[in-house]
Amino acid sequence: MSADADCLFCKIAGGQIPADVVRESERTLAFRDISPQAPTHVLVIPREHHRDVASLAAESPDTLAELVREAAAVAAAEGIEAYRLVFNTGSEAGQSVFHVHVHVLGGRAMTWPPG
Ligand code: DGP
Repeated sequence: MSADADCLFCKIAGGQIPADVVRESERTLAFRDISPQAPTHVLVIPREHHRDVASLAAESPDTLAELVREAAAVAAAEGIEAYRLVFNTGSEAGQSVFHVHVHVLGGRAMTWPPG
């Protein structure tokens, strides 16, 4: 699906809602999370609308690979060697925006297991 008129991240990708963009590629956009949980907390999204990472993997695996490459590039640009990539998938797992996004978290020690 190319865009969903009711989707917050489609509106960010389309420039209708502002965001602190740190990186762009042909198929992806990276911007700072509005509620950062670590010194670096960036979201990387595909420009096209896909509900979650499983849908993206099934519908556009090349874009998923680009999303992960871009996430690594964000970490490198932020100067962080160790970082966590998170795809919350489903509301019980903490997904609140149903346009796939990978959280790039870093700049502090991480604990395990996540809550
Ligand atoms: P998740 O809970 O995994 O679906 O993550 C959604 C993230 O999106 C959450 O960490 C907060 C962030 N977020 C929500 N609304 C906005 C917004 O309008 N702008 C930005 N930059 N981030 C947002």
